[in-house]
Amino acid sequence: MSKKINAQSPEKLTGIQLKEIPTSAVGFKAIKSSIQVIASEVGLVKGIQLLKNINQKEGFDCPGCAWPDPDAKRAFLAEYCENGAKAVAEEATKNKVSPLFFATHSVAQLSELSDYEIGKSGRITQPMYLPEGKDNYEEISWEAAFNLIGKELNNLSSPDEAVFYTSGRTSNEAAFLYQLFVRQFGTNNLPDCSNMCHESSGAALTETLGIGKGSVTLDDFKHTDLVIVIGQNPGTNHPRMLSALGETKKNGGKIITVNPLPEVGLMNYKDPQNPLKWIGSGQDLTDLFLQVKINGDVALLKIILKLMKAKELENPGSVFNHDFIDEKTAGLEEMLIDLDSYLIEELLPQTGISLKKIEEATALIIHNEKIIICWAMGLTQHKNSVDNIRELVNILLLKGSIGKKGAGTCPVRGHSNVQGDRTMGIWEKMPSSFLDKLDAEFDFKSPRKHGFDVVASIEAMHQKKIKVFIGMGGNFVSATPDTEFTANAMKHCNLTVHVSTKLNRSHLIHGKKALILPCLGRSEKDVQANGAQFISVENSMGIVHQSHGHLEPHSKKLLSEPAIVAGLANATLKKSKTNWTTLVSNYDLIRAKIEKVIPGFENYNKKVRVKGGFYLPNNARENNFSPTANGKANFSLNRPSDIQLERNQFIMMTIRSHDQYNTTIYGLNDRYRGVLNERRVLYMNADDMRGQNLEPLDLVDIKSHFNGEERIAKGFLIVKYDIPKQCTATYFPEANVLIPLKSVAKVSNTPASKTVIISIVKR
Ligand SMILES: Nc1nc2c(c(=O)[nH]1)N[C@H]1C(S)=C(S)[C@@H](COP(=O)(O)OP(=O)(O)OC[C@H]3O[C@@H](n4cnc5c(=O)[nH]c(N)nc54)[C@H](O)[C@@H]3O)O[C@H]1N2
Ligand SMILES: Nc1nc2c(c(=O)[nH]1)N[C@H]1C(S)=C(S)[C@@H](COP(=O)(O)OP(=O)(O)OC[C@H]3O[C@@H](n4cnc5c(=O)[nH]c(N)nc54)[C@H](O)[C@@H]3O)O[C@H]1N2
Ligand SMILES: [Mo]
Repeated sequence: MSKKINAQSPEKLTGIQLKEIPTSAVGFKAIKSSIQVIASEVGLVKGIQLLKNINQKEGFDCPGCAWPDPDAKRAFLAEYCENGAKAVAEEATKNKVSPLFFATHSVAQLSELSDYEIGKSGRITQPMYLPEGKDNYEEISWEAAFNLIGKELNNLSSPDEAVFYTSGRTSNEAAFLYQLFVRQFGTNNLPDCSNMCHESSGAALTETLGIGKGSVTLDDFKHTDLVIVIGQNPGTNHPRMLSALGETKKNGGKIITVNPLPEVGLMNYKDPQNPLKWIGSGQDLTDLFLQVKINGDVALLKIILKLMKAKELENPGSVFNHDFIDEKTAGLEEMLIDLDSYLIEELLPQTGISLKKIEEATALIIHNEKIIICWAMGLTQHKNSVDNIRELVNILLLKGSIGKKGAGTCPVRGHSNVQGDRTMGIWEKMPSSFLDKLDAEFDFKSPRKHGFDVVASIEAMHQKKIKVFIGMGGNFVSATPDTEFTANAMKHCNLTVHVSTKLNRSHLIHGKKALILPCLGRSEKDVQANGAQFISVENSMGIVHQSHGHLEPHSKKLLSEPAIVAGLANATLKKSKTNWTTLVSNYDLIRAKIEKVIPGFENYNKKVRVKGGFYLPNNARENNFSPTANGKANFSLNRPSDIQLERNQFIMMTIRSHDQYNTTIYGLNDRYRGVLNERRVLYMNADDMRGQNLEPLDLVDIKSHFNGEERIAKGFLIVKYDIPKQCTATYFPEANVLIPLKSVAKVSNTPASKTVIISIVKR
C-alpha cells in the first residue's frame, strides 16, 4: 500500500443517472427524502424525536442554515426542511469512528476514500493523536492533548506563528471564549469561513450603510411589493426561505430571480406544511426570470440604473425618492455621472439577457416602493463581488427602499451561526472599540496588529511562517481554494488540530503531528459543573436565541466547544487573569461577560430566555446611517466584470448540489437538477458542447487558467443543461483544486470560486 495521502476525493465515477428535472420543489418528495435519510442514519424512533425538536422554542437550532424561524407560529413539520433534516441526521448518525477504526485504517488508506465515504464513517468518539512519523491516529487523553497543544504554542517564537480558524456552527458562547483565548495568547490570526462566504457583503454594506449585516426581518417579506433574489439557490440551501417567498406572493408581491440557472426551488414550490398542496401544480414563485451570465450582474444592474435615470429625467420625481436621497444619502451626483460612461450596447452582451426583459425588470422596480433584495454566494465569490453588492445598494437608495417595512437588504447567511461568530469577535481585524472593551473587562492588552484571513493564512503556512493550525470546526483543506497548494501548506505546520464532530479530509492532511478533538453537536445534551447548559446563536436577521440539545451524547468522552476552549486556555496561558474553569461551569457566566463587551447584549441572560429570542440593534433597519465614515448612506461607483475569455475558454462556477452541506456530502443526487448518483459532472450549454465536439456524458478533464498558470481536475462527465453560453458549473469541493489562491475579490479577499476560467480537454 502506498503512503501517498490524497488531498482530494479520488477520481472515481459512481454511475450517473439522468432524470427529468422536476417542475416543483419541496412537496412530498422532500418529506420522503428526509424520512429516508433519518431512518437510515439515525433510526426512525430517535429520528422522529429529533425532528420534533428542530427549531422549536425549547429545541435546538437547526444546524442547516441561518434562515430565521417565524416569530410566532411553530408547528410540527412546519419549521424543518429536507436539508435541515439531513443536517441533523448527519450529526445524530448511529455510526461511530472508534479507536479501533483508526487502528485498522491508516491515514493514507482513509485518504483513498471519497469525501462522501469519509463523512459516512461517523462521529468521532474520543481525542485522537497522530504522532510524528506514524501512519495511524492513536487514542490520547484530553489532558495530554491540551498539554501537547499548550507546549507547542508556548514554544513558538511569536504568537503570530499560530492560526485559529473558525467555521460558522460554533455557538456565541464558544466563539466568544475562543477569540478571548486567542487574543490573550497574543494574536489576531482568526480566519473564519466567512472570509470565503459573505465577507464581500460585510465590506460593501459597512461602507455604504454603516452595518455589515442585512436590514430586513422575516415579517418584511409579508409587506413587500417586490423581492429580487439574485445569486442564490434557496430551494436547496435555504429551503425555509421558500415559505417566506410564498407569503410575499400570497400578499400580492412580485418576485424577480436573477441566476444563470433556472433553479427549480425558485420557480415553483409545494408547501411542506400543507399536505393538501403536495399534489397539484404547486405555487409559482418567480414572476420574471433573468438568466444572467456568470458575473454579468454589475452590467445588468448598471443597465437598470441607466433606464431608471432616463425615466427620472423624462419625468422628475417619478422614479427617485428625493426626500430620502436628500436627507439620508451622499454621492448621488457622482454615481449618475459615472453611469454616463457606460453604454447599454456595451453592457448588454455581458448579461446575456434581452433588453426587453431588463426593461420589464426596471418597470417592476420603478413601479414598486417596497423592495427587498436577497443574495448569497452567486454575488459574493467574484473578483468584483463588493461592486456587485454596492450596486444593489445603489438601486435601493434611489428608491428610498431601506429602513422601512417591507424593504431593505437581505444577504442570506450560510452557516447557522456565522453571523453570531462575527458579532462575538471572530475576525482578524476587529475594530479597536471592541478590543478596548475586551481588554478592560478581562484586564489584559489584546494585540492591535491585524491577523491573517483564510487566504493570507494559507500563504503564510506555505511560507513556513505558521507552525500551528487550530480549527474550531469546519474542513479547512477541502473548503479553501487551490486544494493541492493548501494541502502542502498544511503539511508545513508542526501541529494541526481540529475540533470536530465528524471525520473529514482535513484530519488526513496534517502537520508533523496532528490532533482531533471531538466535540458535542448541537442536538446533544451539554452538562457542565453547574448542570445542563444551553447555547445561543444569531440568525441571518440578527435575532439571538437559545438552542438546547436533547439527545444523549455519542460518547462520554466528548467535550463541549466552550469546555475545549477552557482546556486549551488552561494549558497554554500561564498568566491569564480569567478563570476559565469557572466560566464554563455555567454558560450564564460567559453570557454575562459578553454583555459587558458587546453592544446590544444588555440583560443577555434574561432576554435570551424569552421565547423566540431578541433582535440586536440594526442602524440600517432604523433608517439611521450615522455609523458610515460620513454619516450618510453612500452611493458608490462600481465596475463590471473585466474577465476576458480566450477562444475555447469558459467561466465555471462551483456550486452546491441538493445533497451536500458544504464539504459534507449527504448523498450523490442532485434531484432538482435531474442528476443522480454522480458528483463529477460539468454542466454545459448545448451550443458550447457542439462548439467543442462534446456529447452528453463525454468524459473530460478540466483545466483552469490564471496568470499563465494551469491547474487540472480529472474525470468529469458533461451534462447538457439550461445555462448561458460560455458558462459552466461544477460542484464544490471537487473543483476547488482549480481555484487559484490568488484569484480573490478586491477589498474582501474572498476566493473567486464562482468565476474560474477553464478549458475542457476531452479524454
Ligand atoms: N443544504 C445546504 N444548505 C446550505 C449549504 C449547503 O451546502 N447545503 N451551505 C450553507 C452556506 S455556508 C452558504 S454560504 C449558503 C450558500 O447558498 P447559495 O449561495 O445559494 O449556494 P451556491 O450553491 O453557492 O449557489 C449559488 C447560486 O448562485 C448562482 N450564481 C452563481 N454565479 C452567479 C452569478 O455570477 N450571478 C448570479 N446572479 N448568480 C450566480 C448559482 O447558479 C446558484 O444558484 O447555503 C447554506 N445552506
Ligand atoms: N469552490 C467553492 N469553495 C467554497 C464555497 C463555494 O461556494 N465554492 N463556499 C465557501 C463557503 S460559503 C463556506 S461557508 C466554506 C465552508 O467551510 P467550512 O465551514 O470549513 O466547511 P464545512 O464543510 O461546513 O465543515 C464541515 C465540518 O465541520 C465539522 N462540524 C460540523 N458540526 C460541527 C460542530 O457543531 N462543531 C464542530 N467543532 N465541528 C463541527 C465536521 O467535522 C464537518 O466535517 O466553504 C467555502 N468554500
Ligand atoms: Mo457559507
